[in-house]
Amino acid sequence: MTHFNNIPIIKYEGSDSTNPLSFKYYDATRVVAGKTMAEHLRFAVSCWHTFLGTGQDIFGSAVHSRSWSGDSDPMSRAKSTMHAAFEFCQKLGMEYYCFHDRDIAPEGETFAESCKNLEEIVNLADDLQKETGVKLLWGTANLFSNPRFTHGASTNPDAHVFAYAAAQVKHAMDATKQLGGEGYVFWGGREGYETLLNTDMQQEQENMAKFFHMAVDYAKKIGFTGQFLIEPKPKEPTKHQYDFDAATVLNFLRSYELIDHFKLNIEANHATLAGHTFAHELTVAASAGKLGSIDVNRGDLLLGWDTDQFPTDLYDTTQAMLVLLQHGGIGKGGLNFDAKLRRGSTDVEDLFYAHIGGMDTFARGLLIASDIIEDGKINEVLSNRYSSYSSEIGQSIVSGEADFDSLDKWVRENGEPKMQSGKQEYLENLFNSYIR
Ligand code: XUL
Ligand code: CO
Repeated sequence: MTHFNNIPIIKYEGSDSTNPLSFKYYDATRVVAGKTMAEHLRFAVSCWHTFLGTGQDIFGSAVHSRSWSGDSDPMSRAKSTMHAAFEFCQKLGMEYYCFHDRDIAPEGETFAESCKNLEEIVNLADDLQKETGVKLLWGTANLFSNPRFTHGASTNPDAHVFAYAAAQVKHAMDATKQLGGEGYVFWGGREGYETLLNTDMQQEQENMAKFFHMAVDYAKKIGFTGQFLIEPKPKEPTKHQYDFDAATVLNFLRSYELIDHFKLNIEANHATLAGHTFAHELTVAASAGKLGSIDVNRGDLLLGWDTDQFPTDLYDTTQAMLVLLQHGGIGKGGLNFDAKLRRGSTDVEDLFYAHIGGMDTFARGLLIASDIIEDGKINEVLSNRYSSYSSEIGQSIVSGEADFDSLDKWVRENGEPKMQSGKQEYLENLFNSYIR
């Protein structure tokens, strides 16, 4: 059975096309800044939102009905969903997909049955990958939906739940390894707290670090060479999530000697929830050499929660692509659409419009960012701004040769520094001039 009979293969038709089921900017094989668009962007579809999203919210039940989710038997439903996922990727020329273990296979009556279900669906995914060439960007485990994880997984006050989470991750890692996943993501679903009155923060964080060390050891044991990624998020579902933002996660990784084994998966809407811009979080991660992958979406400035909308803001995608281009790209990571349709977007076509729009907005951001770099004017202002560090006194600071005494002497001889403009408005105008 095919699920998207009415949808053609989505092709690049250029910016003059009026066909809503075509790419206006994303041209997979077009070379920009030395690599094809596909190589730069490495787009992935997220199984949880795109194939399981129903539009359900806290005020109302499911409104999106899909041809792949009608079967009442959970395993048959899981298989149809997997077939739909690969067909969807092929229609869009989407190279990668991402999943949580429980997105792709239902929980059984017992843990052993859950593992068996997962193995069966992973074998199917393995076959479909070989048949279609679609690849796994990353796998992860859902350690937050089941009631057993109400008080967290690796940070749960009950060691029994810690053990359960570890056992579950072991199987999710096996699945990711079997499918040749480029990475494995840890998003701290309920790793945080609601009130300090019932929380031993130190013990919870130490336990979380133990959990990650066990994952590192297990990867070595089974020969999993994909990149481990932590995905920061400041709040939701818990009031305070331990992986608050990129800087907090980097500090955690350094404190617990995990820094060599992990990179970050930065999500746009998580950045804004933390009070940062997307570009800020990407820059923090990239400056530490730890930008591993990206969950692309956007929030709504008027709402305070994770709305997970599809990215449409050209400013944001241009800034993101600038960070990426200037830090050597996304490596083994990719751009995963961790984004869902609005409740009112009920047609299956809407899934295509959403992904086409997201892919085009990033492709256009890539083109503009590449123009900005090639033209060099913004970078010229930037390097001039720091040029004094190439002078004799600047070099003595950078090399570590200077100390307070030598700088005291130098200031006595050289007097007041001259005021220099930061040229913010000039740069903002210049930035806008590339957006066309
Ligand atoms: C939740 C979120 C997750 C992770 C994977 O906000 O972003 O879907 O990306 O667990
Ligand atoms: Co995410």
